[in-house]
Amino acid sequence: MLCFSITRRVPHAKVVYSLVDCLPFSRFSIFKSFSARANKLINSEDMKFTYPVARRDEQVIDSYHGVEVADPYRWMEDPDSEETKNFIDEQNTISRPFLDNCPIRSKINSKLTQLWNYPKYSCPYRHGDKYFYYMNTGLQNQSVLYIQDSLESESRVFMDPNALSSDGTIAITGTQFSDDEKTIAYGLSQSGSDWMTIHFKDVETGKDYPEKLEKVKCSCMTWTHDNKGIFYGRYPDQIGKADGSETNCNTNQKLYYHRVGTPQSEDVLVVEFPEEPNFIIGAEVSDCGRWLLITPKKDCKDTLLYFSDLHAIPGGEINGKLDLIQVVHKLEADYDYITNDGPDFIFRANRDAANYKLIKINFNNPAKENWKTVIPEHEFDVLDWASAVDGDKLVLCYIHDVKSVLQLHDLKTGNLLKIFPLDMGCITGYSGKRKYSEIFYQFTSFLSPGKIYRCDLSKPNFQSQVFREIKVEGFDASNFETKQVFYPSKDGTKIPMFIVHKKGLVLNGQNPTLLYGYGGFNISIQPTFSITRLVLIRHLNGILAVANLRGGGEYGQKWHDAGRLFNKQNVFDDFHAAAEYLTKESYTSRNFLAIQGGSNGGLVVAACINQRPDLYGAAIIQVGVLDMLRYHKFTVGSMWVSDYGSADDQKHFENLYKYSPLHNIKEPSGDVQYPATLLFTASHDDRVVPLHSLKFIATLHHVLSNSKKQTKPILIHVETKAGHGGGKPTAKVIEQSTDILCFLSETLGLQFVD
Ligand code: X99
Repeated sequence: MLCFSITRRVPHAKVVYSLVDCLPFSRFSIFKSFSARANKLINSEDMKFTYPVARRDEQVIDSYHGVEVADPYRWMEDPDSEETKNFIDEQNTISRPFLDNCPIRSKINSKLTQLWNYPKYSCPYRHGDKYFYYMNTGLQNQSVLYIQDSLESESRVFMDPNALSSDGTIAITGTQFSDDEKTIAYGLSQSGSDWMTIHFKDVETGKDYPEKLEKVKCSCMTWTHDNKGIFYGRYPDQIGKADGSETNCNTNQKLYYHRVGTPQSEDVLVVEFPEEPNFIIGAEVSDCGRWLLITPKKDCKDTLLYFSDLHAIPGGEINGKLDLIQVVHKLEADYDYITNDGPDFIFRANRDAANYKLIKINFNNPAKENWKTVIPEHEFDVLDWASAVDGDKLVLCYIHDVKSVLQLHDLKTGNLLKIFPLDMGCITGYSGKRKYSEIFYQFTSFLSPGKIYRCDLSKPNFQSQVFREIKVEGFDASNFETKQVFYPSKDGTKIPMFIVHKKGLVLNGQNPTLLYGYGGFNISIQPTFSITRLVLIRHLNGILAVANLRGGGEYGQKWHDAGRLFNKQNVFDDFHAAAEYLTKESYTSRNFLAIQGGSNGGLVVAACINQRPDLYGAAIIQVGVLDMLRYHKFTVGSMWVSDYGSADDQKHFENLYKYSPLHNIKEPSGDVQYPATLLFTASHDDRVVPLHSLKFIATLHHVLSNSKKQTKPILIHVETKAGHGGGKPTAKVIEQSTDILCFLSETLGLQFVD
């Protein structure tokens, strides 16, 4: 009989024991023997999975409102201890051979690499008399920023982040041109960390200014219209390192003003909220340059709103704290600045409008009673974003049943002028400014790698033309089909789900299926193109299912509310119901069904395998939030209290304790085992720190250590020089996609078809 065994690493002694056999091995011999047999382990009757055992410190017990909760792997919260590093090494030493020895790994990797190698473009952005756009020839680690004198003329490289590091781990994380378009402020991040440094470049000469701004995270970059400098958000010096591998809580962000060409030490503190250490201070200079809008928030939803009149600064020079006038006094809604005409400001807001509307606030008379509606809330569709263009027009992007709808409206009257025709998909890029009549927008879908359209709004009928079509060599969309279904969740709510597969698929209940979900933070998971998913569908005969779980933004604030705080269980129920639907409709069945999610979606997948291990054959958990009792204590975790609640509050503790993945692992009853599970985390993930994944896998291994029926692998890969995902070099993305598809192939039994 195959059994699952755990090896114990005795602290201070380089000896590893198997709990089952109680035989001491050298660590090397265990991993070596595992490595040699790794790809034969699944469903093999005479093989054993052996995992290193992590030390349990049974002394660590917290009391939450009178309830004692043990945290035996608290020591893993120190990323720098030798013990944590050893634990990570040991886990990688198990997962790597399993993934690397997949017999079709080289086929998967070659196909991914071959298909990935197509030119990718962003929309062009006009700045002054030049255009800028990002382009990636195909496999470049980072996209390159190009400059062009006109849309027809030749392009020159303006900024190539690939030249900044040999392994592509330095990424551009934001750019802002000065109002005269002569200087660009740009952010760089290393190894996937959220920390960035801000740099300045002269657009004409391409020369960098000497200074660099540090301690920057969750920051705006917004120029004063005298083109002298920017406002940005900066954190105080912290003890120890701040390279993204640390876990310290980020507090006391302050807004500074930096003058280009001067050292950061001379920057001026302009706004702070010392009584609110968790505030992130958003700021934006108005289109006219006169006002600074300040939007502090402490969560991932709801902002306050202040403004400051930059023209009223005595002497005209910013030399100290700004005078602020408060417009929004309560954290109860979101306000995005769109544009203004003098003191008449237009915001996209969800106050009394769960699907968002555009409102006008007059800053001479900013009391709520005087706010006007410019574009009323749509009954069904969500106003996703808005942008002023061509002097007196507005481009509005709605989400209608998860697909994008793009419209042109009159800025003054709000009247609809045009609906831009789109297929079933999503707008993933847009550029346009109030001072220009030209817009570009980029459309993608599961089966379209991207079409960039251009429209000159000064021309009659506002006809768009395809400016550039992105093509993947050898990919023919007509061989595939996408459909959208609406399945009932546990409480009867209809949940949308996209299903993508080859045309002519036979519904035999045994199709390998990858079900993806996110379900949180008002984020809408719309149809986009992915080579990894294409390889799954085309070369591994897979089906892709994307469920639009509650907690997302697909149907506005109500949808978000239905999946957050005390409603979080709805998100997991929606995912379980998706699995049941796919099974009932004969797409697949348990042994052929994998679920995947990252970040908040990692929490969803982990909670789901705890709650219903009988529904799922495999699970991919990427950079997940898994310790719901302590998540708010690390880096920017306190910002997620709006979705999760905090264990500091008794009612929320009770709710979190019921579903927290780390605290709800138990051996399944009957003959059910945990799905084959692969976790990912990364050394420089300072969004969701690695300790979540480390404590979770250690607990899984511990709880299942004596379970004879647990034959499916439970593995983690800890990446180095990588973070939460943003800015990841293409080489690392392809490597991770290869790992995911290899894991699915090994655990669901997929065959490669050429
Ligand atoms: C965040 O935590 C975003 C944090 N964040 C800001 C930034 O609030 O990175 C911000 C303001 C200005 C500039 C940069 C930033 N987010 C974004 C959540 C989900 C999100 C997140 O990453 F809302 F999309 N999570 C990780 C939530 C749980 C796991």
